Amino acid sequence: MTRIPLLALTAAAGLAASALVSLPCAALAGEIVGQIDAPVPKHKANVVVYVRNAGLEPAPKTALMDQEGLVFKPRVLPVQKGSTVEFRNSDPVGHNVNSPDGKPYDLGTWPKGESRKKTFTETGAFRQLCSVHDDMIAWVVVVDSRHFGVSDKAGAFRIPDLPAGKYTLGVWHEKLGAADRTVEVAATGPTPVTITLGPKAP
Ligand SMILES: [Cu+2]
Repeated sequence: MTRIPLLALTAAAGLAASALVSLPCAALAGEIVGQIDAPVPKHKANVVVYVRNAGLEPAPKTALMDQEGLVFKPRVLPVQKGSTVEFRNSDPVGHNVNSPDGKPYDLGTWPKGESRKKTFTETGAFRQLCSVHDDMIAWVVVVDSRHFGVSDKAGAFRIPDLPAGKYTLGVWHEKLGAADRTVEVAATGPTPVTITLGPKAP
């Protein structure tokens, strides 16, 4: 699984060394520039697309999920496995964060300006709920990859900084789904991908 991307990375590194004089580093990586199609336009948004066979060093990070205006922001937050999510409350009312998925947890209820942190060590999609406001919902989508993107309202997404190579893309949406697909990423410039959502696989 890791051989192709590692070779591609080595090739990219060699290219970087030889081209340092004339090209900025950013020009040496490819990127996926994608578009989501969905039967209902509102479902174009908040689709997570991630590279399954990236084979690169892990780089878990801290990501932020806010609670503002009585909604979680963002609604869908993709993170690499091992990343920590900071759950913040920016509202003048108390909010709770709990999840019934995976190993269920309840981080408690806290006031404006405070936050709690949780590290996600298993892959999967974990609902985030608030016991104070039962219509609040969000998802933390944990992927075993450092390369992912999430679509905007128009269905557009980007996965930047990909070395040239052949990759498998996984897709997650809260209601719909799409089969894995392979994509050949060029060494430089955007590689366009269109993903059409259909019924979620059982
Ligand atoms: Cu709440």
